[in-house]
Amino acid sequence: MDKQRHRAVSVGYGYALEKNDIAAPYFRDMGVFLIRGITAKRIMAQYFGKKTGVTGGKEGNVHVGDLNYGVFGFPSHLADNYPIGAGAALAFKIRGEKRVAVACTGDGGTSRGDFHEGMNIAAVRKLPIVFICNNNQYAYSTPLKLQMAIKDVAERALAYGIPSRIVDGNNVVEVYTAAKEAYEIARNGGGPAFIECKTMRMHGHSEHDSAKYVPRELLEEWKKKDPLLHMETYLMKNHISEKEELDSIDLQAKKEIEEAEAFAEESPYPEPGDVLRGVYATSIEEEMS
Ligand SMILES: Cc1ncc(C[n+]2csc(CCOP(=O)(O)OP(=O)(O)O)c2C)c(N)n1
Ligand SMILES: [Mg+2]
Repeated sequence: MDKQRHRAVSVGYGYALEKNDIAAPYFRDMGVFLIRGITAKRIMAQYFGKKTGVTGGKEGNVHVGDLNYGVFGFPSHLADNYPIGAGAALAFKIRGEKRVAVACTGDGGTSRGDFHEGMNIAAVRKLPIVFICNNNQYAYSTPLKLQMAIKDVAERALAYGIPSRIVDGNNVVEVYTAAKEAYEIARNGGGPAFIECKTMRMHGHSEHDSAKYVPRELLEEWKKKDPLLHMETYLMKNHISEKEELDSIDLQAKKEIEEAEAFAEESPYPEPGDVLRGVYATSIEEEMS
């Protein structure tokens, strides 16, 4: 099962988008990729560095996107997504298109200069963009209190004149509703919004990180707020789904992952020459040949 357990953020804001909108997700937002139609097979092949992966084998990580599906490639510079998303929103505004952009970063990303640049230009030009912050309490090993001297990340939006909201980042319905409302305001000329989604990183930064620096009691506390358990309870309590249906969805998801794994295993690695495809510049030798 997904150990990251803070997918409620990406699933919530991803589902609330319209088809022609555009997303600049960050590296924990695979939910957005799947919702936009980038398949589990392509994502798995990406991790395997295979030719069938999203970058055709150029990269074996999640710093990817596919504009055919309205997803910008994540550049890895943390809050860079904010100015990139703002650029897309500026284009929508100039062309008079009723589209919105959404950009996401982590709590740590909001301490960087690119966060400021993205927020500021969006506010000044009243751009149709919604900024999401996945506040999972840690930036690698740095806890929030060593990252900023304020209680809520949302306070940072005040400095730009951007309205903000704080939502339970483990409650997908809450994230969806807040995002949907903000998108509609932005789409209709009301300008940007900032949504802080409070959640918790339930394991290390990556597989190599044991996260010994995170107090166990904090993890125990957040375990009870697991977004999947929360959703299951919500669906059953409101008689939207029965247990059998949820179990069958779970099985279906496992099957999809197994199929994606097999697909990635069987896929070929890229050819050496593929390295020059899809890049802006080629070598002089390539130009001459
Ligand atoms: C400019 C830059 N510095 C460092 C890194 C390495 N790095 C990747 S993610 C990360 C921590 C990000 O923390 P946060 O924004 O809170 O996101 P989270 O990982 O908690 O979801 C760091 C230091 C990077 N990708 N880019
Ligand atoms: Mg974080």
